[in-house]
Amino acid sequence: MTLHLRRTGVAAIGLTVAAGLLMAGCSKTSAADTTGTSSVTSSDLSASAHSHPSTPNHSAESRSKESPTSETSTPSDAKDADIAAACKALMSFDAVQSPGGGPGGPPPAEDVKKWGSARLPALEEAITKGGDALGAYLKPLLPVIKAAASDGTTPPESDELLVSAAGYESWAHKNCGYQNVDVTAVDYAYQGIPATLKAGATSLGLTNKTEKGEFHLALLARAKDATITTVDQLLAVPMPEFGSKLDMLGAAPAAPGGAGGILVDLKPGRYFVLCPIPVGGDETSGDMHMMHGMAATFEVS
Ligand SMILES: [Cu+2]
Repeated sequence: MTLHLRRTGVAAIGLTVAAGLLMAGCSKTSAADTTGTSSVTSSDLSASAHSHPSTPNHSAESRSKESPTSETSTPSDAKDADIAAACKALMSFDAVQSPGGGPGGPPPAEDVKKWGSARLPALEEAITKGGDALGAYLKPLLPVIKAAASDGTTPPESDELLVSAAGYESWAHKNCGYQNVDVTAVDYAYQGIPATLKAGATSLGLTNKTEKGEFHLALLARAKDATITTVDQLLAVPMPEFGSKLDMLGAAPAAPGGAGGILVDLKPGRYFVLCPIPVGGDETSGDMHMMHGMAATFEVS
C-alpha cells in the first residue's frame, strides 16, 4: 500500500504529517498544475489524495488495546525506562517541522538534512530512555531519520512508518501525563475539540471513524494574522495564499479506522485544526474536507 494520502495536502502546505516522517512536497500529482508561483495553491493543497484502505495494525481498537498490553506486560522494562526523559524527547522530535516542498516537487536535500539532523538526537534519546515498548515503535524510524540526516534522503512512503508514528504517539498519549485531547474524525467534522485548552505540553490524538473510507488529518496551525480568530475568517483566505498565512505546528494523520497524534507545547493564543484532504480523494477539485466542516478552532490560555 502506498501512502499518497498521508502526505496529501499537508505536504503541499509545506508541513509534515504527524510524525513528520511523511514529508512534504513529494506529491507527483499537481495534476491540475494551474499553480502559480505562490508556494501553496489549491491544487497543491489537494494534491495526491487517494482513498486508502484502512491500516489494520493501528486501528482505533488496536490503539487502545495494543499499546497498554505491551507496556504493562513489561514491568521490568518500565522500571528501567526514564519515562519523563523519553516524553521530553518525543516532544522535541515532534517539534521539528519538516521542510516544505516546492510546488510539485520534493523538498531540497539540504532542507531534509537539516530536518533529519534536528530530529535524530531526540529520536535516539527517546529510544534510549523509553524502554522496549516505546523502542519497538521508534526503531523503524531510525534508519529513515539517519538517512535524512546524512544525505538528505526524503523518507519513503511506508505503512510501517505510519504505524510506527501512530504507535509512539499513542504511547505518549498514555504515558506522558500531558494534557490529552481526544479527537474523533468523522465525515466531515472533528468531534471532541474543546473551545479552550491550557498552555503547556499537550498530546492530541485523532481517531478516524470515517464511514466513507476516507483518510483524515488533524493539521494544527496558527494564523500569522492575529485578527483571524474564526474558522470562517480563515477559510475566507484565498487558497493561493492559504498556506502562507499559517504557521504549521504539526499534523496527525489517521487512516480509515486508524489513529494518529501530535505532541505540541501549546502557547497562549488561537489555534486551528484543519483537514486539507480532498473530498472523495479527488486531487484536482481543490475541494477539501476543511471546507465541509472539518475545521475547528480553540483558544489556549
Ligand atoms: Cu478529513
